[in-house]
Amino acid sequence: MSEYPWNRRFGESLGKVVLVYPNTGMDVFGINVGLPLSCLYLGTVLEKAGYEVEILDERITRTFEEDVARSIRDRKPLLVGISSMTGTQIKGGLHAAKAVRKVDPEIPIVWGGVHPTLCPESTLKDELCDIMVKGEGEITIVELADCIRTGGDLAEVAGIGFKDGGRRRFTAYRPMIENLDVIPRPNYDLIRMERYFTASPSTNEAQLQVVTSRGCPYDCEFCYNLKFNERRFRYHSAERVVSDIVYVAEKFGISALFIEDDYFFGHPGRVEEICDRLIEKQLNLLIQVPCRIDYLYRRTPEMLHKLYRAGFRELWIGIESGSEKRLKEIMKRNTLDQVREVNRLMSESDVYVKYGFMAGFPNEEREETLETVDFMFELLSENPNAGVTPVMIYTPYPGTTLYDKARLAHGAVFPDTLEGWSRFHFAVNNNYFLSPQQKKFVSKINTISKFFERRGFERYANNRFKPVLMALYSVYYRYLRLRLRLKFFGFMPEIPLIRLAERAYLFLFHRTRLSQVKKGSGSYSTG
Ligand code: B12
Ligand code: SF4
Repeated sequence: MSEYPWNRRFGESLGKVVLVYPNTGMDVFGINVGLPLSCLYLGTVLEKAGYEVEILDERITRTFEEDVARSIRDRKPLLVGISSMTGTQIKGGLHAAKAVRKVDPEIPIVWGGVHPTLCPESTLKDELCDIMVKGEGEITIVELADCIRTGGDLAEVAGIGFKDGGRRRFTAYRPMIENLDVIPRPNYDLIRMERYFTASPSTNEAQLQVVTSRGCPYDCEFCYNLKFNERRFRYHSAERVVSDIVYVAEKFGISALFIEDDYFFGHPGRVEEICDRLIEKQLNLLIQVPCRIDYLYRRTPEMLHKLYRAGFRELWIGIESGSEKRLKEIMKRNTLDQVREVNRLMSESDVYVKYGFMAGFPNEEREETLETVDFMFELLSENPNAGVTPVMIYTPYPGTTLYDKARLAHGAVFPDTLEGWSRFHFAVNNNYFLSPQQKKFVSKINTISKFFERRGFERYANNRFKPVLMALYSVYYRYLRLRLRLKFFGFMPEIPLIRLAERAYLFLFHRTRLSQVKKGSGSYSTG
């Protein structure tokens, strides 16, 4: 284990590193402002390797740019690292980078995370990026900090891109860490934990997130996994997973947990062992976890019961489409009949399943989108313990097979600057390959599908106006069902109203909730 830089011995602090987690663009404080996991993992290894770390999260402050400026004035960092997915999150990253440049243009600005990894060239060519890191960051960030601190040669740090005079240079491939157990458990003291307890949708009690694996062996054409994780599934041992869960549950007194893995179920034997160990611990936690139809398709009712007893009481499953043809095209690798059968099986278990859908895939016709809507209601009617997410607008993200197809077959032109990508909003219809009518139609379905599941709506309406909001919901739901039965989507005055209300809600409630901090009840103190 000693070959990892976080296991080394050091004397005094080796210097400071600032890590920035920008707004995602869909943050509702207390609902989905989860732990800034990327910064937390990187901060933990940096601190263990001898560095002082400050994590700045734009989602939990109203004075973000001042915080950045203050932090680098307090003690000049060796580097400022910015973490970002594709889209709106880049915007906050750019604000942070500008704040850094304004105070001290010499501090190296390092971009990492999903977006820089998938768009290395366009990230590095930006004036506000000095170095970009590809893929998993734990080893690279420590080697990078070491290199900058000692005035070493950046060309020797694997897994990065940097500017060498006017030239952009990319270094050797950084292999992924095979055994995730070598990565230390996050040091939660690096962040203001009291800001990250979200409300569990089922119990409304404090919830946190953990990661138990990285990557996924499947190759869905819309997913980042193929490129980012090279279609590989790496995982923590069952022993480590359970020890992490027990630690978080006891330290923070939470009663719910979300597993932020790409595909938790990638190793069925591990899942069984985790279940056995969790049952033994009797934690009484509600655990939400992403799953796949084909995992459940092969399971016995006994195994489903075991999952339930272990705490896995909410499974999130991407169904994606109600069109058989579409499922084949996007390589989902399961059929609608399999979904139906699993739904029936699940209706006999106590496990709640939340199905996810998308619309607006390349060449998707209106009829297919309507098949998706019908399928959603079919699943809901056959399983009272099932829910559905809104129909998300399919977005061609870089690094995915469908993105390449969109460029090659449809001549779609995508941004090639950080600024351009920051406007690539997931809620905007970025499907260059759809007809204008179908684009409009998909956006309408996205808006009205937010009302398909009562329970889902209830979660977002969880405030003092809840009785009024739920009464309005009941009236609208009846009207919506009638519309869907008649397949009439011509005159929809509710659409702009819903969108306006949604924007106001996001703005107002994120801000008000920011001041109402939800706290777990464990041994942890907010200090
Ligand atoms: C949690 C999560 C969210 C949360 C946000 C995070 C939070 N803390 O609350 C919420 C729910 C808000 C969210 C929203 C969305 N998400 Co999301 N999300 C995730 C998820 C499940 C986990 C992210 C995570 O924390 N991983 C764990 C950490 C440790 O891994 P990591 O972030 O990759 O960090 C490592 C490296 O990337 C690198 N690294 C990261 N940052 C940095 C910075 C530096 C300086 C360095 C050196 C290295 C580095 O080192 C880290 C440690 O190895 C991922 C899938 C996944 N499993 O990663 C999807 C994922 C990131 N989301 C995705 C998407 C598409 C979305 C949405 C658009 C979905 C939607 N339609 O609603 C939205 C909107 C986001 C936006 N672009 O504006 C895609 C991103 C694709 C892309 N090209 O960016 C992913 C990959 C899912 C997928 N399968 O496609 N998401
Ligand atoms: S969508 Fe899910 S199952 Fe498909 S490749 Fe991505 S993580 Fe795996």
